[in-house]
Amino acid sequence: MTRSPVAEVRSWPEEARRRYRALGLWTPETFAELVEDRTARFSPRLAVVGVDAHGVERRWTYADLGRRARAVADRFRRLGVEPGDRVVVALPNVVELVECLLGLFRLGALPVFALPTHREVELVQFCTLADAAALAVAVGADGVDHATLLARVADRVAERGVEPPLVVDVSEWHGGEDDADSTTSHTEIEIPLPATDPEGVALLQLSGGTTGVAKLIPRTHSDYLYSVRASAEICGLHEETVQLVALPAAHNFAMSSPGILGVLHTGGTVVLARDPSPRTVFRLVEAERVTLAAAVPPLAQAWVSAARRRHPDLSSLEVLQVGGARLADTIAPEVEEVLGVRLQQVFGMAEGLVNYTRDDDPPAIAHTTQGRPISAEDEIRVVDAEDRDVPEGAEGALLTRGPYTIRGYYRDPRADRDAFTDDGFYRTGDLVRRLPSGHLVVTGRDKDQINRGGEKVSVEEIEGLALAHPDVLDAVAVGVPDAFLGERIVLVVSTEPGRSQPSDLAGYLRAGGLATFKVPDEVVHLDLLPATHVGKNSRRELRRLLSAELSTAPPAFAAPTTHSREG
Ligand code: AMP
Ligand code: DBH
Repeated sequence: MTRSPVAEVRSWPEEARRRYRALGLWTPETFAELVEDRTARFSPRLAVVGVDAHGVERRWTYADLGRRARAVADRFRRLGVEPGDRVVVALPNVVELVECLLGLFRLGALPVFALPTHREVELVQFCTLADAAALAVAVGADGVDHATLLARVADRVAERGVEPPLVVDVSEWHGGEDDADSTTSHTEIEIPLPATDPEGVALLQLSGGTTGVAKLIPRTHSDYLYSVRASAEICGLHEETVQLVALPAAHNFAMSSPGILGVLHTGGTVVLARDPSPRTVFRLVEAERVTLAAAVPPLAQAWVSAARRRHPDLSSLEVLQVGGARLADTIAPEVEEVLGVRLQQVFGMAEGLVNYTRDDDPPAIAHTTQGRPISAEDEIRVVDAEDRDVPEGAEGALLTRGPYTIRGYYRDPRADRDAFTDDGFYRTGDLVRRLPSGHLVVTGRDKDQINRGGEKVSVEEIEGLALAHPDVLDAVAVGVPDAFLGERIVLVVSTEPGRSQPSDLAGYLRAGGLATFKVPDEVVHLDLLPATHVGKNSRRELRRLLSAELSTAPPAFAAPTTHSREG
């Protein structure tokens, strides 16, 4: 079976490419070469610790990982997957994820970084948009009914005129017992290094989304590896670094800031946590002498409260990175005091730009800003509604352009028109203030998105699915302030005249195959929604209004009002 070639993407102009090369930011190294080089260079060192899909603990050296990468490349090759093909990877934090990823890179295939919480709705979108040759899952993991899920994905992808992906079940890769699965048998496998353009697309990351349909983010070898190398340097990674990955491993933060790739680039050890609970995390920190960990704010808070009660031995832990959503200024000093770590704030996006606070930033900066960009070549503009620069220190919308920020999405010219300026700046949708030191403070958002504890959810997507319910007249999804999550998802709906109020809309959306983290936390029924039908901006205004009203619930503006909440 032959898949379409990697789509052309809007890329950096030649002048910028030349500069990034000349400055040594972009190098000719590809991911396949990185896998070969690091697994050989660090061969006896411990690369990955974690459990496999059966829950059996695995400890792999770089040499093991090199052999396994070749074996996985061979597996995919035998299935007919070719260099340049896209493979959707939707795996939990099991060691097979690292193996799979490195195998795909080694083969020259492009991973599409899905999350294990993604379901039918998302997997269909990714497989269709990427024209994926294969879909890697761990069948049975996390109690998911994969038989039903995969059958539906195949049907719906086919309905859209795309050949469904081959399903690759990584739980078949290793025996249930610790059989040490004879890695020696992998030694002889020859996989040619793919003939890859280092400035070509290496992987597809996921966008948090602002529209009804997913957007895929094409990252090249040169740009992504630059961000990984520079992140590893800023974060001071070295061969003794032991990094705990408790966030979903495929997430851009966990993968690249500096994340799994940063650690493997440097020769350190990746410790995968199967779940992010304080119990699991504290046990792994103690047992593996973890030096660096990363969390979203609600997770950091959960670890802080649990540490207060349990007094775990976190003496090895030097730095806790917190990012993905705004960390409250009041929590920042607590993180340091209670966990006995240095806090590093990370404000990044899968589209590119990543900001870090640095180890020599004074506490006042590290506690109250979200860091400054990786690169002197990152161009930052803070603008008003007319794209004019605001005065230094004033709030405005953040635009950015640079050596690792994309110039266009994957096969989505419409999104490109909205999300990029004519001169190639990415509209982040974030509102920020920039301090004279260059540090950014995230003050808000100007995009149709809810940030639920670091998980980004497109309001349009939820609304679109809710509107498909026959009894729903109108639906508006809003992010309502939440002490723990930062924001929770509230879906406000009105009912078709003459119909009865739908009783379980959250259940309806879940059954429709929506990722669990996007399912509304609460549904509010109103007889009438304020007028909504006049275009995009008024809808945004309506969301703002509802969100403000709901944070001081019950809503008072729609009379007569019946107001009921589903759990
Ligand atoms: P995504 O485009 O899905 O990768 O999500 C990136 C978005 O997450 C950013 O544009 C911000 O809205 C948000 N974000 C990430 N890190 C932070 C942070 N430290 N503080 C506030 N917002 C953040
Ligand atoms: O939220 C994000 O997308 C994010 C956060 C921190 C990110 O992509 C990153 C660091 O690289």
